[in-house]
Amino acid sequence: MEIQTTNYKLQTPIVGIVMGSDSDLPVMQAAADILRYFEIGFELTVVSAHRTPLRMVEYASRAKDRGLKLIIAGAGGAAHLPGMIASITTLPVIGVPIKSSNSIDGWDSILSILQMPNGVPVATVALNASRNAGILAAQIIAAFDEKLAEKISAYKEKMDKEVQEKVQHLQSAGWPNTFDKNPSK
Ligand code: RP5
Repeated sequence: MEIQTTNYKLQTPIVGIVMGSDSDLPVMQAAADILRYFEIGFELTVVSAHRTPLRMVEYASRAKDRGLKLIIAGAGGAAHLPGMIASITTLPVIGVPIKSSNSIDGWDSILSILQMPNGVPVATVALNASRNAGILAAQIIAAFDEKLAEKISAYKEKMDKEVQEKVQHLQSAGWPNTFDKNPSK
C-alpha cells in the first residue's frame, strides 16, 4: 500500500508500535497520533509473526534493552503477533485486534489476541481501537510520570467538557432531560 510520509519529530522511543502488515497502518495510526499528542516518544514498524518470525523474536527479545517500556501490537485475522511478543518479553503488551481484509468480521482477530493462556497476558483493546491502546500506554507510563499524568487529566477534562456541550446541545434541540433540569432528583 502507499505510505504517507510523516513529519513526526524524532524522540527517543519508549513505546514500540508494531503491526503485522502495512495494511494495518490506517488503524494503527491513531495509536501513534495520541502518543504524539501526549509527547511520548514512539517507533512504528511492521513485524509479522508469520511472515517474519525471526524478526518478531529479535524485536521482542531486544525491546527492553533498546529502552522500550511498552509494546503496542496490532494484527488481524490469525492475529498471533501480540501474544507471541508477550511470550518473549517482560514488557507489557497491549494488543489491538484489527478487522483486516482476511478477517472474519473481526472476531478471529479479537479472539486470537484476547484468549491468551494463563501466565502470558496481553491487554486487549476493542476492535480497531488503537487510539485506546495509545491512551492505555500513556496511562501506564503516567503511573511513574506526574507531568504526563497531568496531561492525561487535562485530556479527560476535555472529554468531559465535550460531553457537557453535547448535553446542552440536545437540551437546546428540545429533547426532554429531567436529570439535568433537576440534578438533585
Ligand atoms: C495480518 O494479516 C496482518 O496483521 C493484517 O491485518 C492481515 C492482512 O495482511 P496483508 O495481507 O494485508 O499484508 O497478519
